[in-house]
Amino acid sequence: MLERTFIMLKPSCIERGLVGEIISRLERKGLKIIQVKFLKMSRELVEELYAVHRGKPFYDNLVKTLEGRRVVVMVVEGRRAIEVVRNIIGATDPVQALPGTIRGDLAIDLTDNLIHASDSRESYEKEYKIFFKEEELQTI
Ligand code: 3AN
Repeated sequence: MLERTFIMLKPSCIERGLVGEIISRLERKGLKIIQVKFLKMSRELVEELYAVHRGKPFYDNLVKTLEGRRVVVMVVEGRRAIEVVRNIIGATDPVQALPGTIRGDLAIDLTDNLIHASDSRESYEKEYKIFFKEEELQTI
């Protein structure tokens, strides 16, 4: 049973030239890129994506690192893709993320931890709809 998940590469991936490296890691694992696009994050999009974190101490800082900046959003597919991608990206805090993971190898800052990925089926269902129309995700 194939599963899909939503991924966002944060602005620093573009600024540091890490987009190809990260997409390559996902592809080498065996995940299939269903759709990918660059876009500028509006305040509204940031607030929608991170609605669950509203009111938390790091929320304002999180919004600041994303608002008005370019990100890459994508949907990837594979066997147990949600769990696989969470394992590939590593722990939220890059200090704790294990070597071999994206955050473990390439990030050090907690807020700017390079990449976002859905953490459950429910999050995926909410998140991909913020950025993609259903017809953009059809592969046939
Ligand atoms: P993840 O991105 O691993 O799913 P979440 O969903 O708990 O982690 O947090 C969303 C984002 O909020 C993280 N990617 C990170 O940028 C930021 N964040 C989470 N926890 C903290 C924290 N304690 N301090 C600063 N920023 C945080």
